[in-house]
Amino acid sequence: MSNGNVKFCPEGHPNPPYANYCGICGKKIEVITQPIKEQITPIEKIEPEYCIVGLGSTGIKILSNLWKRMKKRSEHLSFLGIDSEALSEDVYGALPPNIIHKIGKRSRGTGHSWKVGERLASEDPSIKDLLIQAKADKVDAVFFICSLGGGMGSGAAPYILSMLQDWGIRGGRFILAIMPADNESDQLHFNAYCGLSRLIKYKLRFNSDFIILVNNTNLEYYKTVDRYGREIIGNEVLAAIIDMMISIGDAGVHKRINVSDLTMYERTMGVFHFSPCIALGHSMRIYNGLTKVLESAFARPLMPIDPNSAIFTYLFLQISESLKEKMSYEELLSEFETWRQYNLPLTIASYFSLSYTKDQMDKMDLLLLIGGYLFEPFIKRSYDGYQRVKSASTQPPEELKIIEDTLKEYTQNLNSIHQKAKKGSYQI
Ligand SMILES: Nc1nc2c(ncn2[C@@H]2O[C@H](COP(=O)(O)OP(=O)(O)OP(=O)(O)O)[C@@H](O)[C@H]2O)c(=O)[nH]1
Ligand SMILES: [Mg+2]
Repeated sequence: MSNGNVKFCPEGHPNPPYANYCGICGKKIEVITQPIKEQITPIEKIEPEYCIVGLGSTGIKILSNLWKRMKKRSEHLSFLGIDSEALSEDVYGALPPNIIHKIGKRSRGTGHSWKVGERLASEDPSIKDLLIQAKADKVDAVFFICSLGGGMGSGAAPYILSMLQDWGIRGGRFILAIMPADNESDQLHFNAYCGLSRLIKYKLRFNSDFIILVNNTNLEYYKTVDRYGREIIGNEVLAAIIDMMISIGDAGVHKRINVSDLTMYERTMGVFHFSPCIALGHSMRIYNGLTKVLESAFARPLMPIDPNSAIFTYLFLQISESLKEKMSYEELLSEFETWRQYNLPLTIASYFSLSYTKDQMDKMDLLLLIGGYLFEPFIKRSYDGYQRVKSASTQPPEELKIIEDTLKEYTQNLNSIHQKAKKGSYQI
């Protein structure tokens, strides 16, 4: 598409020629075609600051992968690992030991019980200090990583998130939460169901701003290679997702998605769950443009999605600096919008960031976060596990009822948003 065909909304966001509403801010587009040169955003070098917290052994393993990947370019990050059992070196791997802390003096883990995870976290006053030492009160957002099958992610994480505001930590609240694989035990799915509910709402208050769900069954089957041809699987894929989301390419960014873009509509609409789709190191000689790379990522989401009911999309794109002239932001945006309108037709809000890597290759890395889809069918395995464990559970029925009601309300809200979006009457 030529530059002259771009349509700009009142906020100056570029859109494809047929768009009537802006794909970025949703405003009605009345002004047609402005000269592209005036619209180009200067290259930004400043990155949002995050405090990354690995909770439990899975969280700390992923944190260790992220550390390996990012330590040389991590001035904007701080790292913290918290677990309820002493960890061996094969878990924390490359992480400096002073980053990792054990809570609960006599505890040896939670025994995969969310209730114990919550108790250990709530009885340990050091967590607030650890977060403050890790500058959680100074950064733009805190980003938790954990599994929801274990007791730390399902019990300690919702409690810690709920305390952030009281502890003076007021930035964005992000979480990458790993759902147990389908063939794992009902107890782990019980934890995941309870944990997810309490990540959404805790003591009747919304608790997270952005929940990225990954299903371990999907992750098991996912394999890719990075831009240097090295195979990436498992926790390294998860570290790559976080890296793509929180940092920019080493040759700067043309358009960035910042923390308020990632949290504003979610908070307003009370919708927080996302599935990641990722494609790394795709050569433009082979894939010949953005559309095929989008398809490569979209074909293997790390958590199943219903694309027809998705309402949010965030696209993070990194391309080799050498492709800068050939692939302008406006053209890439237009190609994305065409693809999105066909594949994710109900989208209400969509953001697109583009940054560059300092190399002479022809590679594209892409992370697409798809959110707000009707997700009941995709947590059914955890719901069934929850129902089976519930009958034998010693937890107070009132507490379990709140957990169920929260997820029911969340689903009702999603249904009502979808009805309105289908009729075209959702205003944001
Ligand atoms: N993606 C991923 N999942 C893991 C890994 N190790 C364990 N899991 C999953 O994590 C869940 C178990 O949670 P853990 O992280 O071991 O538990 P925890 O947070 O340490 O809490 P505890 O219950 O006290 O041990 C299960 O669903 C496992 O399949 C890992 O390295 N990567
Ligand atoms: Mg553990």
